[in-house]
Amino acid sequence: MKKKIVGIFVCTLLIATILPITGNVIAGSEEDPEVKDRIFDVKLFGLFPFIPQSNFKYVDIISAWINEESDNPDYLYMNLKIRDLEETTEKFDAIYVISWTLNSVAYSASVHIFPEGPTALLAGSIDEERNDYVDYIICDGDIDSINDIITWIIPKDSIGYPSNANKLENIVPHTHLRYPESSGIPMWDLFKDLPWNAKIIKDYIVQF
Ligand SMILES: [Ca+2]
Ligand SMILES: [Ca+2]
Repeated sequence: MKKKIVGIFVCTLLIATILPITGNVIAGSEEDPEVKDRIFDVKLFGLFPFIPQSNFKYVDIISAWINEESDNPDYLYMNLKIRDLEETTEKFDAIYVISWTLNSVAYSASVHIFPEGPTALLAGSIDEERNDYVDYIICDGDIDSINDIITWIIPKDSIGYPSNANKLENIVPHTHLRYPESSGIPMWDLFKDLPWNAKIIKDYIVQF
């Protein structure tokens, strides 16, 4: 009898230990993001490091995470944390993107921030070159320059119906700075923050 109680106690302890860990793995959060990038790593053309980085804090990615809300299960929340997010730029078109794949189809969430302010938040499927939307919608969300977080609230039916236990893979946040079309200057990406040097990149398991 004594042995059995000890057995049950050990089992309870094990479950209590395992559950919170599993909880962290399935739901992303600012504390446990899917992607954790390095800082001070915005690069010229995405290739060449430079200093100082003080003028580029508004495109320096810190992390990206995905979460869901049980009272809003038909939506996926994509979050991008920037070192110092601003709601307008001085002269550049700043592009903020998170892309991922579900069942080998690529999707992305994006927004541009111009000197005049931000565009709508977009999300949808993208082409194989990952340059253009094949299909997109304008989605809800937030550009929160106080907490430095952009959030896209994306209806799951616009991104391939991810459902319970599906895996979102190849989660890639990236930022780009170029002159806006109105400047007449060629619209090359002059500065980029890419996640190839990230400290953590992991998949997201859909909860609902
Ligand atoms: Ca960064
Ligand atoms: Ca980076």
